[in-house]
Amino acid sequence: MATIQDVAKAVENGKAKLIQGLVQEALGAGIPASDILQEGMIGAMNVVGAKFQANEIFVPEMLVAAKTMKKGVEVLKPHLAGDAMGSMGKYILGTVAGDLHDIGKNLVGMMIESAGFEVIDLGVDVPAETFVETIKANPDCKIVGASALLTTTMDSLKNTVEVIKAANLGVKIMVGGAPITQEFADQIGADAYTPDAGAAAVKAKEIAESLK
Ligand code: B1M
Repeated sequence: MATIQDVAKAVENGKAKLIQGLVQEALGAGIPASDILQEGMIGAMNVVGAKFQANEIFVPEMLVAAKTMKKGVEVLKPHLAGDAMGSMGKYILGTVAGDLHDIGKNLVGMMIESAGFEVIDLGVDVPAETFVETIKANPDCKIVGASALLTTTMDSLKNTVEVIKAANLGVKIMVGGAPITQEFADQIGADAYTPDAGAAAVKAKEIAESLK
């Protein structure tokens, strides 16, 4: 039976072919999906990040670890997500221009979806103007989420918030990502900051309820 440590090691070492079996085994052993995600996979990505910073591994290894985590999350998804199917309205989501990180953004999308929203995922490296065009094309959408993972794309997040606000479309903007803080979110005029995907789903629901 696989343990959380087995899952973490597989992500760290980029064992993409083994990960789905290990996650299944860990679920079979009764380990909660949220623990496998948090302690196993997200913990492993932090180790990968630290090794990268210490020049022990390089971008290709980070990519393989990311691919492995994505495959593992596919198995976890039905165990983490509910099936409320869009009853809370639409939610536009993307990683800001210049930033290619999407694992955290995808987790946010998954949790938001499970909270009952229909998620319109714009992907990564999304120009601020694309957010605006998509909001205009979906006038019933009242909440937008933007993710940034690099200190160098914090400015891009600021620009995204500014451009959306300037378009005056009446949407609430949620922001998040590893370098983002409540203080920064306040500085750039975002409507909400949450540190993780679970909190993002709770906040999105709260905002949607307040707009009713
Ligand atoms: Co990148 N990378 N990376 N990387 N990478 C980091 C972020 C880094 C911290 C690693 C390090 O040096 N320790 C570092 C940033 C340093 C900094 O800015 N201070 C870094 C760097 C430097 C880079 C490159 C510049 C490397 C290079 O090319 N020399 C480059 C930049 C490319 C670009 O974006 N333009 C790069 C590239 C890559 C890969 C493409 C190889 C790959 C990404 C693959 C992919 O995403 N498809 C990658 C990876 C995998 C990482 C690490 C190892 C893992 C990221 C991750 O997926 N974490 C990362 C180190 C780390 O995070 N410890 C690192 C797991 C994920 C679940 O967490 O995304 O933080 P996270 O999401 C969290 C919260 O932040 C929050 O919820 C999630 C959890 O519940 N959240 C939100 C996220 N978005 C939210 C939105 C919300 C609310 C909450 O509301 C809307």
